Amino acid sequence: MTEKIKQGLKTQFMGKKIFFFKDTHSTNDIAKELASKGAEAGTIVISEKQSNGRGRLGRRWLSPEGGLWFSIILKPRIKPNEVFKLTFLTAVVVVRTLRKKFKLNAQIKWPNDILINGKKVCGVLSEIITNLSGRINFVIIGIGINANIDLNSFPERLRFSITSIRSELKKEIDREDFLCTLLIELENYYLLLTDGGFDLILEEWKDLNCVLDAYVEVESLDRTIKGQAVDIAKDGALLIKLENGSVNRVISGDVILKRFYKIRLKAESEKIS
Ligand code: BT5
Repeated sequence: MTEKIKQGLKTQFMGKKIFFFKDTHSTNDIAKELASKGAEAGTIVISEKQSNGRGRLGRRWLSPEGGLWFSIILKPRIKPNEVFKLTFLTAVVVVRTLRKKFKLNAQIKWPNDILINGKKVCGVLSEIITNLSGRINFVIIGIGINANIDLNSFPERLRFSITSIRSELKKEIDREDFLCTLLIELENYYLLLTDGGFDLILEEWKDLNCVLDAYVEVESLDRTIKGQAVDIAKDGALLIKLENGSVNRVISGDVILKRFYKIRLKAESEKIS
């Protein structure tokens, strides 16, 4: 796999070093270890399977054979509270690639999911390691894509809400070719970001997302709020306009898309106006 990817990669730094595993616990954890030992930016860790694939908040990410489970080491000059920009950038690139290569109806669901026809096909997990003065040493971008996966290999409780590229296309894809296209595009967008182009990326993110403008329900610990998702704040938070006209920020959470575009959010939220 590694050789085929390297042959197809025309990048400056992305994927110049690739570590491939047949089976590992989590590519994000391996990438963190490598980065702390000095691995260069652009280094990639891929595994055919993960025994302890991780989602956000300690959740499990199921990673059977046939998927694309990989992590990228980056060393951007950004502040810790700007890391959401890398998650947004990654989501844009995954959606663009799914649309361009396979004409799939892919969309971004705030904050870190990629859906095809409303079902989750990919999740992004961005993690940072900072030094004692709070500056970023490196960022690990973990990307999990259900590529050539038979949905029957997932537990029944998840089958109605997730999908795979194979299941959408009714055929297997060339994973190496897909990954090469994705990595080339990721490098281009990363260079755009480091060149001060986040506003352009955010515009594209807004075009490709399925949450903005929708009516949502936000469940926080002590209350539920209902309103319309109206915008993204400068720190990546989702802004919800309530019926009384006030606007609440949703800092982190899960957006559950409901039929008829009704959306439920489970999240931390706070009133801002
Ligand atoms: C995510 O978390 O969506 C981030 C997933 C990142 C996985 C990659 S794989 C490579 C790298 N190495 C790692 O260890 N992780 C990264 P979150 O938003 O918390 O979503 C987790 C939830 O998605 C779970 O609680 C399940 O409901 C669901 N889920 C689990 N496995 C899935 C899968 N393969 N496809 C779609 N949904 C899944």
